Amino acid sequence: MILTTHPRLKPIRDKVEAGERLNFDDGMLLYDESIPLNDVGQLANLVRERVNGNRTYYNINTHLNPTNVCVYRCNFCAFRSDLRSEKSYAMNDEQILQRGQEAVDNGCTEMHIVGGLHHQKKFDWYLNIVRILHDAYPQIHLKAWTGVELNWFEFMEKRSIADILRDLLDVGLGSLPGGGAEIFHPEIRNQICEHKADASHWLDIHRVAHGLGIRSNCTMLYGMLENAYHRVDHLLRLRELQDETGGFQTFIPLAFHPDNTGLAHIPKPSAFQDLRTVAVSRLLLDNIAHIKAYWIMLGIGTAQAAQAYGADDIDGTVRHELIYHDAGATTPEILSVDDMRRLIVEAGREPVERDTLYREVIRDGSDFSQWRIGEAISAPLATA
Ligand code: V47
Repeated sequence: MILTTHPRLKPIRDKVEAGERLNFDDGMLLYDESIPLNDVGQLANLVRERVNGNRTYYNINTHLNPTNVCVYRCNFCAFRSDLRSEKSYAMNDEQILQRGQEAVDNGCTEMHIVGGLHHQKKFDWYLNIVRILHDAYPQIHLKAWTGVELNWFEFMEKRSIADILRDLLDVGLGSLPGGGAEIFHPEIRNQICEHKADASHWLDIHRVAHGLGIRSNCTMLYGMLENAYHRVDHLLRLRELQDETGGFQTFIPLAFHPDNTGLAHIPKPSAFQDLRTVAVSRLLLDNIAHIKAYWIMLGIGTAQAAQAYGADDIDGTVRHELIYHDAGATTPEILSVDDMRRLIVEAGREPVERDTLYREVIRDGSDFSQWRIGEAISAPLATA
């Protein structure tokens, strides 16, 4: 492929072609709007194809948000509720198990579990959710509780994060989702979620998890009050931890959705900003194998386009998503497997169903509740 390269991008192109690591200033230049998006995208695509070939990964998954009651008041969140509000809820065991059965019936391999920090629920309540689901449906991988929830459990229990994680592992925890990272830089973090685990806590929780053999994901919430400096800083802090542990599987850039939030006056990032962030992430995070374009949040069209700007994953078929839909997402609540595969093929990529740990999922028959795990998907990384 012949690349078009803006003259100022030439040194970065040379580094990318040589498989060399990019630095902070490179990140700032990639975010500079005078550099055409397509030039950045082409470089990101080069890395994407080097690492993941022509494949685009998806999974069959469901979400479970057991409660929306939350002690925190992050101003970007439309999902949280006060206990006394009409919209508040906390699910009981029967409702939770029904979701497990529905997941199995629909061939899900993963349940993504996150929720609010309910001040009247103890750690046991959260632990029990993992336990009852795993006992009843052991075939479903439970990707549960963000670093922020884990930090809350640590605070409630007055025990170490390693102990908390061991308890969760004992009852069936599979891995950690990437939420709660928001923007690490305190200039922004203190304005959007001042009470939440700070950057070093969030990173330390993932460090401990990786040390216990638990894989996790990582995210960045962008398009609010931050600028390119804060985003590059965020990405490089993730890269630094990944150098140390290698435990992150995928990075998910999360575009801010303003509706019904305390930042409703801020416009939603444009598709151009979304694609640039996907591309810059692919280029800076040379040690994270996968970049996920979460279709629920980006919209289907942008998530498809992102497959040519560095992303190699599109998330799952999804059901029961609340966090983005409460904040104004206009995407459907679910995609069928046929639609998912068609959208990936339309984007010029080969659809590959994966499980949460990036192993290929093999379905031999037409019965969707039957599947088995195939080979691990290996991705050659610059730093490997
Ligand atoms: O932590 C909340 C973000 C995250 C809004 O690990 C918002 O595979 C934009 O982490 N606008 C939860 N973003 C979602 C998340 C996630 C999603 C998909 C896959 C994975 C994974 C993780 O969503 C929160 C916060 O950063 N968020 N409200 C909002 N209004």
